[in-house]
Amino acid sequence: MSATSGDAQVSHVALLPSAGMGHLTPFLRLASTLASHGCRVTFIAIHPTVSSAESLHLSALFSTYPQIHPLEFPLLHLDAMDAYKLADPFYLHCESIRRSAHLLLPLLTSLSPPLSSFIVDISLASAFIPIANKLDIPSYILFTSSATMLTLFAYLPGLIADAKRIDDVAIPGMQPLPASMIPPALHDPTNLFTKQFIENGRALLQAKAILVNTFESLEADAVAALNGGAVVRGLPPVVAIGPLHQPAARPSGSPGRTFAWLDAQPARSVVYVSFGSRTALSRAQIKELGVGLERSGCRFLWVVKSKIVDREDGEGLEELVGNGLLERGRGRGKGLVVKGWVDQNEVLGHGAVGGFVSHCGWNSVVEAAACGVRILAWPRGADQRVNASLVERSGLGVWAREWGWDGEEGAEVVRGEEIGQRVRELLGDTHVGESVARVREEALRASGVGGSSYEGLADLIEKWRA
Ligand code: UPG
Repeated sequence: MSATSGDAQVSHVALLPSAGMGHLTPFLRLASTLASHGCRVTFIAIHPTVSSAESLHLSALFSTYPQIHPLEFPLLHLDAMDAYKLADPFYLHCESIRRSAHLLLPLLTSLSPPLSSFIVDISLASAFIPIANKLDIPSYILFTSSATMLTLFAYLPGLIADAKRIDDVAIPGMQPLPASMIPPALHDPTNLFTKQFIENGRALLQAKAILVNTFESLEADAVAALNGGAVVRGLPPVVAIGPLHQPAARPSGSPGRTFAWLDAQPARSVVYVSFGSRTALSRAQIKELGVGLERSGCRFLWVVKSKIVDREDGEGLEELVGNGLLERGRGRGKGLVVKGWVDQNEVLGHGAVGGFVSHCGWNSVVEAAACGVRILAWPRGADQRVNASLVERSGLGVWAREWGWDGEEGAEVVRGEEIGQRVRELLGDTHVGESVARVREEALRASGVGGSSYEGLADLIEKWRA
């Protein structure tokens, strides 16, 4: 349904993100993009949030874009989740949102003008699409990881019906996926993540289309396999809409000194080190990483994180990395270590940054592609090995395959010497330098006017207006 404003039909779109910045970020970007295309946007703001980064980014969005309307969605208080007490706080919160789904129905009913479409985060899809169906609102899914990961998501429910244990997976139209690359939680059928994964994988079929923050040339095989019916028959169209642009609305996060320091560094000389919004390293690994960065001889900007949830991350930098490293970095001007939120997209877009040691959360990969920054992939869990393999295949960077991930059997702390060597090699690799420049051009072409991602989204908006 669309509303009429003057002569023009205005589409009214509601967006529902899930827990954590890895999920909120693409929704913030999509919301501001839709608003800039003239859509009326209702942004469903989950209350409470897990991290303060989420609250700050939501406030910044609403204060900068008056045309984006907040719809507060207070969650049920759930005590009855004892079975999942040890689960990751973000997955647990996601489960709370899912169990509160029925509360959204009256809130959506009260919206005026009525909605033309409802875009829901993949991790909430199976709980909320039935709600939108009750109101006859067409549902769309925003898949927050790669299209390559989407092939696994779509394929797995069928596979798991026959298999007790997931082994290597051969998805039609795709390169074989070894068991070691599959998100570790999926090897445990009782895991909360696995249950959500399977239910949401089935719900893909109920959407009108699946939107992915990627671009066709980066994942041509996956987009073709998904849209050609090779992965699952009857899958709705998969539309690549990335790289999504960063909204103008941003909390005053990155301390000014980070950018003042970057401004003083030579072009492409700095390696930026960050593992996203929710990956904490052990103290032992933090120490070795510090040793490695110094040994690399390269300039570095390192965002240290020792707790999954930012609200609990109170330890000082001195305790975590040691005063020596901080002082040497300051003294020689070669290294800056920070804690707390930095505006990563802006850091990656800074001319001084030439490399990125990344866990390969999907937003980080797409941001690096759009900024032309090469990646040293060090996946830590979830979808990150799948994304790291894509980084390697696309020429966006290299993957330190031999480095284990969190909790993996036999995984050891990666030694500083090894880290230093890989960082040095990354910055000196001219072959990767050339391929990254090509990927960047393709990214810019896709998201620019007339590009495949731009047109893919424009077609959807047109449909919502009709
Ligand atoms: N970010 C900042 N500053 C920080 C930390 C993070 O701007 O100090 C941003 C970053 O630019 C990115 C987002 O926060 O846009 C983080 O997203 P991502 O890079 O995808 O990492 P995670 O936060 O780890 O994301 C989760 C999962 C990851 C998955 C992703 C999307 O951990 O594996 O790919 O969600 O589903």
